[in-house]
Amino acid sequence: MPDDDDKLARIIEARLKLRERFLDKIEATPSLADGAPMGSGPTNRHGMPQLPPDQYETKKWPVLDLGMKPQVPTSRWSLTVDGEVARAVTLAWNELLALEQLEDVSDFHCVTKWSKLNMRWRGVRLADVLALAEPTDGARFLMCHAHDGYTVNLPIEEALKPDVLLVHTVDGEPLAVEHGGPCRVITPQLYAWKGAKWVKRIELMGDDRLGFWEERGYSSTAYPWRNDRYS
Ligand SMILES: Nc1nc2c(c(=O)[nH]1)N[C@H]1C(S)=C(S)[C@@H](COP(=O)(O)O)O[C@H]1N2
Ligand SMILES: [Mo]
Repeated sequence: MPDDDDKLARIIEARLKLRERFLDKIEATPSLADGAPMGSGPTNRHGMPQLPPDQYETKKWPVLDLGMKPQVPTSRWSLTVDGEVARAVTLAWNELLALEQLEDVSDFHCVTKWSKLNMRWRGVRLADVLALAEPTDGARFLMCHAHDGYTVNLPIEEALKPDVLLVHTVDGEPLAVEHGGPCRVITPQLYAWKGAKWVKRIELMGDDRLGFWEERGYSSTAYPWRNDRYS
């Protein structure tokens, strides 16, 4: 339908503009600017060693969180993007599914040293959802808030990476509640704690604040190929 096509075109344009605004910062991030990334194994799809330093591969997918497993049915699900934005946006489940859906294969590196490789995700670019809300000129960071009270901060230039997704499906199955279903964030270029399970709100910020683990001594930048675990 032409209306839907218009909407899609507008989102793509807004995403490209946002990316353009942050391009210098994106290109200076360690995952793109690192001449000698640490780690071992064959090269991954981004030219990095498949296993960052001190990581080992696991085939299982462990569960790591604060212990609560909030049950959020899709009928009551929503995601709000607010703070340093021109227009705060709240998406319902059907509105999330109406955005462009992407499939992407990426790896998951937990700071407790396990890595799960080649996970096949389906979801929406975080960049698209941010673009919808039109971050103000002063916006530089974001805080993801989750239903279990978890928070995690990210610089916008990391949130705009193409494989940072809001995912609802993994390996063809709906994302299980214990892994953050119905919808979570993934940040393949950073340690996995940077991806909020059960995400409910994304707050754009002018100045950085620390999230749950960052307040407890973990690194704000969390870059696996530099063994960047603690601040
Ligand atoms: N809402 C929420 N998100 C969270 C966490 C949490 O406790 N609550 N834990 C983080 C940590 S420390 C990791 S390693 C990953 C683990 O994801 P998994 O349980 O799906 O393996 O989720 C991250 N996202
Ligand atoms: Mo973790």
